[in-house]
Amino acid sequence: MSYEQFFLELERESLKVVAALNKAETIRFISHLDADGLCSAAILAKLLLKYNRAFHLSIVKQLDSATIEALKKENYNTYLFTDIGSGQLSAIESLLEKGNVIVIDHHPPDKEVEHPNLVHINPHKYNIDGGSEISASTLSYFLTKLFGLPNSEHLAVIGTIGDTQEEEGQLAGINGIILKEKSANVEVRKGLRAFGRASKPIHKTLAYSTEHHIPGVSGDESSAIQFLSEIGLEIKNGDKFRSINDLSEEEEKKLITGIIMRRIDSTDNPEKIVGDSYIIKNQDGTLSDAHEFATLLNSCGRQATQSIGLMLCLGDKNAVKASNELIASYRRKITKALRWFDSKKDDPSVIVQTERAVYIKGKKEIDDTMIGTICSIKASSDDFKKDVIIGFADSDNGVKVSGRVASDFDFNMGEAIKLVSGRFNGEGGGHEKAAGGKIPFGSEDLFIAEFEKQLKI
Ligand SMILES: [Mn+2]
Repeated sequence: MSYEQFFLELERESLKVVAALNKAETIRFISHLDADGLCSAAILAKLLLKYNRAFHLSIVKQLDSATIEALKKENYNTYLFTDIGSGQLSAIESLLEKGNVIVIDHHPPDKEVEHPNLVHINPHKYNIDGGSEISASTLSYFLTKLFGLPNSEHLAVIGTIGDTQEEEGQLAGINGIILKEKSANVEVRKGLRAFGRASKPIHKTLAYSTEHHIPGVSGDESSAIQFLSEIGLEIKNGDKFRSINDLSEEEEKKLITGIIMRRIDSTDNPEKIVGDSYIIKNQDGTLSDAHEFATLLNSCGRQATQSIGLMLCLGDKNAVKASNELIASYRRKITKALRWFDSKKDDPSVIVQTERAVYIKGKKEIDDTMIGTICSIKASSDDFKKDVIIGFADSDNGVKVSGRVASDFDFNMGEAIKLVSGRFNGEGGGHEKAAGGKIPFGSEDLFIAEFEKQLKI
């Protein structure tokens, strides 16, 4: 379906959303625990606040049958889900007897449900790929725009980036349309893709980059300083450390060339380190850079401080200080997890390597909220030249599974995890390139054996 037709469909669906919301007293609002979930929640919350509608918002890690059962016992007749719900329609169906359910999501639906009480807005229904063309935040943006809600473009961009929907370093599909909006409060700048470019000293940004591995620089601040002096870049301006955003265009080109030279043996496309940055207007530091903002939100989500993340999205200045401490502790957690990984790299009982895959058995040693991040980092590094990375970590009620496709390998991770975890009565699903699930304790090896069969098809 063309995007034009999709927007017409969205307009039609929006009328159903209004009809359902108008019948509600207090809206029970549930969103997903990550940057895209927080941004879509904030966009919809702005709409509800604008129209003075009462709502009760919860941010959830996943929507399993237990969560739905708990929601069902609450005393509400209208449920609103953002960035979650499409993959759990079979479970959500039971809520329909209580009243209206609105699902605004971009994950692949687990089944088709037609019900007068259900408003299900999802790009997959119109053959638009929710994994690359539109995030839940972008979807929420275009939906609320129909009601005249301004000033949310940055949230759509941040949510999209948080869901790693950039294609070759750019926003594509419907996500890209946001940047052309007349009202857009986001500016595009081409340059080195690196977390910290707006707020951190250059050497720290390079040493702790989770986006790209730079041989001889990654993980080591003093080597990073050495590298910068070799390529002739001043790291300080007076006694203040410079950030990448402080570099002139000429200097940034020098830096990019230097990094490409260091990565000459990498199988990655050298261009991968360059991409679009998004500068959010009228903001400073971390909050002025969409990539940094997205990382900050992902760290808020994962550290059970979602309310800070939500407040940041809603523009609450008081949340900024609290969030700085959060991001520092998030970085410490990542560093600790990566150190653990390095110490186990050669232990085949922990890191299992097969022809196409690497499996990381984190057990209790790696936080279940960190395993997905570690898989993403390893998928973009050169440590293993494999097609897929799978991580396991113990959580409260089973083993959390995270999977990433790390190459051009044509493989649907969401389908594979759903299928394989289903064999152990587990739950799972997600996007083509990134997905997750849950399996019973101790079933990692069985999962690996079954997953290997999927890789051979
Ligand atoms: Mn999402």
